[in-house]
Amino acid sequence: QRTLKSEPRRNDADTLALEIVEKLTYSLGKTTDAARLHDWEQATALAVRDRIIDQWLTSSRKAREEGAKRVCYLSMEFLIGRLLRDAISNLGLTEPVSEALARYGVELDLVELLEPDAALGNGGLGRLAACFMESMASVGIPAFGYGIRYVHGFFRQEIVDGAQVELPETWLDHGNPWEFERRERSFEIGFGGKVSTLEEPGKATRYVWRPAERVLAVAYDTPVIGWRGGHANTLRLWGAHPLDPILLDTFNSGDHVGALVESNKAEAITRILYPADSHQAGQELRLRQEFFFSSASLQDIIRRHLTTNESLSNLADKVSIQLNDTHPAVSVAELMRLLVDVHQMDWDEAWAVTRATFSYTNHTLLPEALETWPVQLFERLLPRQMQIIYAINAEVIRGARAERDFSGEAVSAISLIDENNGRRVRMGQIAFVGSHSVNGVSGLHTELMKETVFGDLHRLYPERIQNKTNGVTPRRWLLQSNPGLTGLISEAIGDGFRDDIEKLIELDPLAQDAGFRERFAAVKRANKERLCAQIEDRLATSIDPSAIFDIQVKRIHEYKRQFLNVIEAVALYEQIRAHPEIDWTPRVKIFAGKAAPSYAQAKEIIRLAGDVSRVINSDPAVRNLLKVVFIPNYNVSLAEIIMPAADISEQISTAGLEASGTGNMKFALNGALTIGTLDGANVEMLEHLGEENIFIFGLKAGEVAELRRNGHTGRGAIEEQPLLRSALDSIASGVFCQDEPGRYSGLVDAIRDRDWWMIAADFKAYWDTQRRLDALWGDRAHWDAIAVRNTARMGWFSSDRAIREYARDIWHTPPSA
Ligand code: 26M
Repeated sequence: QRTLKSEPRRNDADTLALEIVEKLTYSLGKTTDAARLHDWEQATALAVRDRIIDQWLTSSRKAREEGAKRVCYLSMEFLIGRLLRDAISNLGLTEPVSEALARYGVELDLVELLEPDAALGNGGLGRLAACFMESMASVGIPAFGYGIRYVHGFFRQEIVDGAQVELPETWLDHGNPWEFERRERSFEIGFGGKVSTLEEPGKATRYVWRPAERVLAVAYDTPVIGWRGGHANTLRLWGAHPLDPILLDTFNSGDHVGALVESNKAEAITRILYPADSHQAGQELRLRQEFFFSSASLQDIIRRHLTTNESLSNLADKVSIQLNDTHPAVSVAELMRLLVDVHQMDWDEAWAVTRATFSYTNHTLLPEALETWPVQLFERLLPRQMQIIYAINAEVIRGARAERDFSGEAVSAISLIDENNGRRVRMGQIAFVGSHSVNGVSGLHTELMKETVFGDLHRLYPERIQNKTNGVTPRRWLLQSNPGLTGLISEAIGDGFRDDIEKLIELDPLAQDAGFRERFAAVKRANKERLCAQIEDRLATSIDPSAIFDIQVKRIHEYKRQFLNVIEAVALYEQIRAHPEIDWTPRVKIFAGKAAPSYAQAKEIIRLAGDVSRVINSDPAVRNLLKVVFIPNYNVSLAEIIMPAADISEQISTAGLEASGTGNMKFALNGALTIGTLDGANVEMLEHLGEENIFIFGLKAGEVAELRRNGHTGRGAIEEQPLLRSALDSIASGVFCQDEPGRYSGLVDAIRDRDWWMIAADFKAYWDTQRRLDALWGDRAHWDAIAVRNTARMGWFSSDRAIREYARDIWHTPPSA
């Protein structure tokens, strides 16, 4: 097999200019004079794409020829964002492409902005999958990402009269140059129907599932190019299509609308991303989505395996399937069905192959987020998979009784069926027993998994749980999003860190170099000015780039405690008013994030942030010493502007509840100082940064659990702390919402009467730590030295490191690049 271009392409500006204009002319039918910025964007993407394809075909052929083991990363979400800059940068084409476009008076930066932000995910879990895809390509691990091609990604957020409004997102409206539809790569996916048995003398009973409905899963492939273009992998997203686009009989009988009903029902499966990340929706369509992409991916994996292998017995030697949370956990039952019912493998062998093939990553301990499905629904939609789950359950329980003396409660704790809440299938248990490895995403989270949700399964299989602390890709989150800092680092320590991010440690001594610190601070200042311009643009609010930029951006959730941050803003506001004589440190508090549409408290917090911002920003008594802004529609592209512009990163979740966090890593890598609790990966950041370089406060996970057991409420803390009491009184009495004074009384009552999230309990420690940061800002040399050390010491939190650990400890695949 040969690619069209057997000679390496030339990467100079002349060649690129020619190729871009060629695309403009022959793919878009435009002259350079008539081309709009959008046309340049398309033409640039197509020209860059050709170079990716060269590498993509080479990588795929190599993996095939070598029979290399492949990783299949199954995830309901891939929050990839924009791809053009990533591709150009990883191919080393930033300079020549900029120059090529400049010849026609076109600015690459503006071209890049026109690409829609692909938001096929909710937040951390989906973004982690995207960082992992980029790292697997960069580290040279042959891999497929498998997921869903949602027509509508995560909703667009607008704030109307202070409240979040969700608008449909339409990223595919103008086509998508990165994807290749593979009509020939399609599989039938069944739902419902009946299971029948076939008895043959002397043979085991065979089960045949006859689904009542069938839809077609069609592959859409996007190449993922690694650093320096060394390797490319495939992100394969499935779109649902009807088997028969139109029911001809129905159509011909005159029922033209009825003829389309089935087709609409099929396409509905991949129409929308569920916008909830903290509780399960429990809707049938969601279960259909989960099974649809799981089954399509497994059928594809089996097909590929059988093109070069005689049987499926060695499947686990050739593929590792990583389950990104429980969303694809039905795969365990579906692989068993495909092996046993379709490929006639014997049950015990199939079970061994299944466990050797799968591994599972858990991303949350929140009980309300653990996926369970009513047995009735499961049985109706997936009757054969339900039988298989019962069979697996029986075997697991038999083993537990026989080998580990489990009985009574311990047995019901490990059971795949929850019998206490109206019989439900527990997806976490299925993923656990069907995998050879189960991992948490930070050290603390992994230990808590062993003690809490998976305590009993951990006793049964004590070797199975291991830790893999998350990471972020330094290409997108430093090199591309912060070119100023990247250039400065290169001047200081050379280019080695671009290939090995842990070389950033060579910056460490420069924390003591006044000249370097000043240049570091100047880069930060320029990034803050860029953010100011964005805020001015979007919100018509002007902010002062010389103030501290104190930023909290992430999904809005009670456990993430944006409310604590807002209360601190109110308390600070009241202090500034009460003590004009004090030399307050100017601060801008910046928030962004989306609330799940059905999460009432989260939406109230957004509303409160807006109300507080309006009052504070317009109060002349504050003299611009404090500003509060809420930037709407947080997404990957906005994050790329925000991360480099922060002085303070807020990572203040109630201890024990944030599994890892990854925003914490992006901020610190870009030289922000973290104020945070001992939660998730903050704990490991403390270890890598040293305690002088991170600002930790508040209760620890064990103390939170203890207080909760003892029936803690917020009353005591509120009485003891006049600042907190006064801030809460103001919020509850309508100081910030005079049109509806009772608007926030519920939020405040919840702190007084319960304080489940330990906001009152942690307030004083939080306030004191913020004031320590204020004081430190006055000692800029010291502040900047800490900022430099943050960048220098964050290299370990690269997703390259995380991926190498997965490869070594879970997948057993050698990196090749
Ligand atoms: C479940 C059922 C129905 C609909 C949606 C869901 C669902 C979707 C996303 C549930 C959870 C989802 O995401 C959880 C998540 O993003 N967890 C975060 O994962 C990150 C990567 O490991 C961690 O860094 C964060 O701490 C963790 O909150």
